[in-house]
Amino acid sequence: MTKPMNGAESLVRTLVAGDVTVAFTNPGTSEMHFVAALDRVDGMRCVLCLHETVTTGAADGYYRMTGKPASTLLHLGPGLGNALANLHNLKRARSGVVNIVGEHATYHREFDAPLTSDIEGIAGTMSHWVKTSTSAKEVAADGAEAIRVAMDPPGKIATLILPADTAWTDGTGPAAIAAPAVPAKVAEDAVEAAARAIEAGGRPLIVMGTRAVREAPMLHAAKIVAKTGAQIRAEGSNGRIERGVGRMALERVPYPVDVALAATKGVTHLILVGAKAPVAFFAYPGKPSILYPPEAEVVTLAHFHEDAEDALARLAERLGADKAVPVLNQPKRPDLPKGALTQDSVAAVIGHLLPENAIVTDESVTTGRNFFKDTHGAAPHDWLSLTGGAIGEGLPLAVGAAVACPDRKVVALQADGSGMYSLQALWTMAREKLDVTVCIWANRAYAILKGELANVGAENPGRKAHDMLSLGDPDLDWVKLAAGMGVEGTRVETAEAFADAFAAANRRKGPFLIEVLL
Ligand SMILES: Cc1ncc(C[n+]2csc(CCOP(=O)(O)OP(=O)(O)O)c2C)c(N)n1
Repeated sequence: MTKPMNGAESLVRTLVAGDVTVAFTNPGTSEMHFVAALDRVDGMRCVLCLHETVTTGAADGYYRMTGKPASTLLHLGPGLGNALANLHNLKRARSGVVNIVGEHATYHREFDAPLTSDIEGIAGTMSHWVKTSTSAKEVAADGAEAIRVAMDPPGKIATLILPADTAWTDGTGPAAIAAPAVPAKVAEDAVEAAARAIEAGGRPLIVMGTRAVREAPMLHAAKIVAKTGAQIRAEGSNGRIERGVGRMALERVPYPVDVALAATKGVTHLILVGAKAPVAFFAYPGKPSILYPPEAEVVTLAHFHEDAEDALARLAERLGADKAVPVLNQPKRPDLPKGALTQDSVAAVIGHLLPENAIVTDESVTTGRNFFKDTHGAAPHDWLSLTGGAIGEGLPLAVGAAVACPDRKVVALQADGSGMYSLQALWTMAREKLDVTVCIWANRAYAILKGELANVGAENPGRKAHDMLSLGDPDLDWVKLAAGMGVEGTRVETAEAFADAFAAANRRKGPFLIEVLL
């Protein structure tokens, strides 16, 4: 007689049947049966991450590139707690994940063992759906429900909590998976309202986000712009923009409040396509919270979960723009710079040498302010930004994107301070032989916060404030940090050396780190 399948195995088989075929894991004792089940089931790639924040950041990168969820495997409340910052970013990217968290066996909880905590409480802050399985017989069905939720457009966080005895007790077979929902079509009223806003004779601004910033919907938007002269921008941060030659030169709503307000000055109508109306990251004394004129009329063409491509196509038709000739990027690369490494010269190197079909993960913070301008005319590529403002996602995102797209070069543009939150991702890149060129912007400071100190009106910062914003004394040595995790690297101090190192790193396969001393 064959041995019945335990709950853990029924769950893993359900995940694979539901096309959840990658797990970013950091397990502990309570997840050991899940780990063992991974060996008994073909079709699940397991990627070990050495800190939980890497697991959720990687799952986000994976979703952004594939449109399907990965699973995580986290160790009780504290493991989940470590994963929260990037779960937040994942949520803000409007990505999906099957977030699996181990728990004590149901009968062990009452003893209040050291790792006992309110896992549902912790999960609730960042999840769209939370469920603790109560028996091994339910685990597969709960897993199937978690997959359905995670795939719900545009993507959701489904946290499934697995008490250890539900994993090791006899379960059912794998559960049936519901067909994933497709993005809803927008109502005709929404198309009409957007058309009227554009035709009203004012200064309309179309704000694009979520799936609207992919090639096909952007083409419709570009035709609308060509026909009507409406302004257009992407949200300030975006999960994934398809950019480069043949696509539209879409700029983002700028981060600095004054620059953003200048960009939206005089706007009379905002038309939102998978986007939120822009707001400032923070409040600053004497400055507004919203980044557009308060009297502007806000019209939603498509919500995040709706079909932006269809909505824009219908809007283009309604406006008679469907035959308009869109303005798309022609090949144009900045000249290779010489001399000092500055924000401008590194932008030019990236713009000149970005490989075709690259996936850029961008956590450049202050160093990256010019990167869009210099890369509109680069070969076609995808650009993944930090969406939730919780720094420490750049390197994990690169892991997830590289696992998702093994045939594409991933270029991780990474500020040094933010990189230190999740540098363990380098080890996963080495172990999994992920094809990533990592550029570390080593300005050895929390540079953005120096500006913020002034922006919030804090006066006369002294020695202690200065020390809180400097990363010197001791200087970080990224080449050694990378070497310690199995990733080769080099340090560059001129634009020429950066260009040489970047080109060479992009020619090879596998991870390579360039510490760019700014
Ligand atoms: C999780 C989290 N912790 C802290 C912060 C606050 N914070 C924002 S930017 C920043 C420093 C960024 O420094 P770095 O990555 O080196 O970029 P730079 O400003 O030097 O360009 C900090 C600490 C944050 N946004 N998220």
